[in-house]
Amino acid sequence: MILALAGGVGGARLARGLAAILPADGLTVAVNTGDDFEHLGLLVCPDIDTVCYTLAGINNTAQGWGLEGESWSFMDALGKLGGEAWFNLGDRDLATHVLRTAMIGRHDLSEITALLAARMGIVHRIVPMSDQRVRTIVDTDEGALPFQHYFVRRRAEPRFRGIGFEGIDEARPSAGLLAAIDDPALEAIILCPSNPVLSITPILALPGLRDRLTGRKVPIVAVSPFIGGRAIKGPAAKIMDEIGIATTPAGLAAYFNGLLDGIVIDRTDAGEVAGGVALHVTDTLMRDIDDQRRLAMETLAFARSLG
Ligand code: FO1
Repeated sequence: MILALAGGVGGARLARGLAAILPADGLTVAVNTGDDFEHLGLLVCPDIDTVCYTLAGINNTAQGWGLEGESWSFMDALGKLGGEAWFNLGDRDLATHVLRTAMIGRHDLSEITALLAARMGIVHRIVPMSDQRVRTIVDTDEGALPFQHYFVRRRAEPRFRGIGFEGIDEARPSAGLLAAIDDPALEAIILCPSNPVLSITPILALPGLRDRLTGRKVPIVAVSPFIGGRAIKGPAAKIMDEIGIATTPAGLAAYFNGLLDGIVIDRTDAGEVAGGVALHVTDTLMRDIDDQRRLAMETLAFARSLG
């Protein structure tokens, strides 16, 4: 059984590749919830929705997030009424947020996620990192910004100074995440190519989680989100530069500070070294499901070789 840690777009793509090659009980995807926020009275969980839509094959593949073939009547009407229009909620996507918000009083996020994923035809386990509320706050040269204000409203332009996770001390890993870690059949933990700082760090910041991951003594392998030092999508490289960490395999290994047994890197970075961390060189750009499946197969084979 494989446990994958994922955030938004990049992570979701590899998660889809893993889902394509693993049986229903062979994969648990634990998703970052630090990006979640209350918006217009709705509980919006971007990374959970991006992972679910991507595994269901209904995501807007060019954009990464949101749904394919979306319409925007709600946003058009909202704008005309002078509502907050900086965060785009498509008409179909809106149904997810409305339904989740209607259920969150009586059901926890894990239950809602399992229900929505099943209704989208997903057979693998998708679990939030926690059922308690965690909110990523980005400290910038414009002050402390709630995640979506930094990432979407300000387009990640402010200089990144640091990151904090409101509620993290009271948050526990979700039951589904703990079950995956404790599963006797667990053979490897994969850190999907999401933003190391914005998407993976909130998961690792859950009290006691890092020790639980390393305590299983199974290989922990990251797929680098960088190719030739640049992020495939989003501000990951900009942020690493702003906190002074190299976007090289060695920089990634150093950032995760001893957690990783291996890193999957792109051919562009062949020849790089990362201290004692094993490297597997391949094509890491995922253009389509075939790339996603191939990268997933290679990552699993590499992780198993470290076992
Ligand atoms: N990202 C944007 O850059 N602009 C948006 O308007 C936007 C809306 C949005 C709505 C639903 C959703 O699930 C994701 C959305 N995202 C948008 C992406 C989102 O901000 C990021 O994917 C994650 O928070 C970070 O990975």
